[in-house]
Amino acid sequence: MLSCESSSESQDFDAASCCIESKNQFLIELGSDTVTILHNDTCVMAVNDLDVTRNMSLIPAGEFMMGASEEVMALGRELPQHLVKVDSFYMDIHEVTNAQFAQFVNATDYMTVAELPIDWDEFKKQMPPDTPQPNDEALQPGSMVFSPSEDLFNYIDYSQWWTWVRGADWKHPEGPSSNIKDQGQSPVVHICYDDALAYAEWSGLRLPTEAEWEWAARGGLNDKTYPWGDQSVEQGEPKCNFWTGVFPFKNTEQDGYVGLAPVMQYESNGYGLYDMAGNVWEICSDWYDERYYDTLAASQMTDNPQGPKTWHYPLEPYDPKRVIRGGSFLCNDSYCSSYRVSARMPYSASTGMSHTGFRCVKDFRNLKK
Ligand SMILES: [Ca+2]
Ligand SMILES: [Ca+2]
Repeated sequence: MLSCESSSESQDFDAASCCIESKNQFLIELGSDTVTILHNDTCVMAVNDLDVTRNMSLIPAGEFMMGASEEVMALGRELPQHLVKVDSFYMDIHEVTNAQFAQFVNATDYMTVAELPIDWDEFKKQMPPDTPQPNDEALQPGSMVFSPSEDLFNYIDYSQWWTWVRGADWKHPEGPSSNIKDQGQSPVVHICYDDALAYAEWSGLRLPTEAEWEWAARGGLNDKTYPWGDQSVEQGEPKCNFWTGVFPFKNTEQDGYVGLAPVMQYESNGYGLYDMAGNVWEICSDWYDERYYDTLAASQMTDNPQGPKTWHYPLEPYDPKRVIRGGSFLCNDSYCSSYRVSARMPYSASTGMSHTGFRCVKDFRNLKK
């Protein structure tokens, strides 16, 4: 570890006690051979760590009440609140971009799940028993693309605005005729859990737990609804990329974007993290089980919860579900309001979607000293 003034002996730096008290922003900047940690624009530590190749914010350790405190917009799966402790960690300040994901693919020739034909022997495990094998055409590579119907008849059947598009993948987000030219700074989408995991491991990082994600999204604020506080997403200056207007018919573009926005277009939260509300949903490492919060609430406090042992989702019992967080450019108060810090949703782990991406974290203790 290096001090900011010299490369001699390290200064003591206790991230946990320091940051819990200050609740202020820490930011990591990359140098040619060091990583500098800034606190309110002042260097507090420089670390020799060539493994860190991205801007990440240092999230302090702490305890908080996880889950929704207001029950107007909250769904049952956000309740009950329960006390959670989280260790310090580093988090990407923005969602993983197309440019970042392209680096990984260029280096490894990795093919995402959406780019590969569906393996029926594997896929049928996610279907009710005795589901007949579809024809080869239906097993071609593809992903789910937002494409609303004009004949919307309710807000329950999402097939009215989601369509399986053959040839849709991270390089072709709207289908085979689309591309990501000039979208290097937009978040990568059509990412399945295994894709996110592969990228994170290649980068020497990992996916956040759901508890880490919510703690980080709160940005040092106590018991607030959004990363910025309690002001409605509809009021004041645009705070995130969501669906302004009437979902899914009319988008007023009031926040500047109908679809995906490049990362970091709105104010960061108190921990220097951008787009923790909206733009793309972000994949967490936890399995999804709506009953899990009940389990945690039975304990006085849970130390770094890692999620349930497996998924549980009665509506689609054969399809493995992970947790996604933060909402997307499709969220709106009339529908899901998922830009709230406590909002959570089950995500089919092996199906890409045009509104879902991820960001990575790194354990604080893993930095070289
Ligand atoms: Ca928008
Ligand atoms: Ca997001």
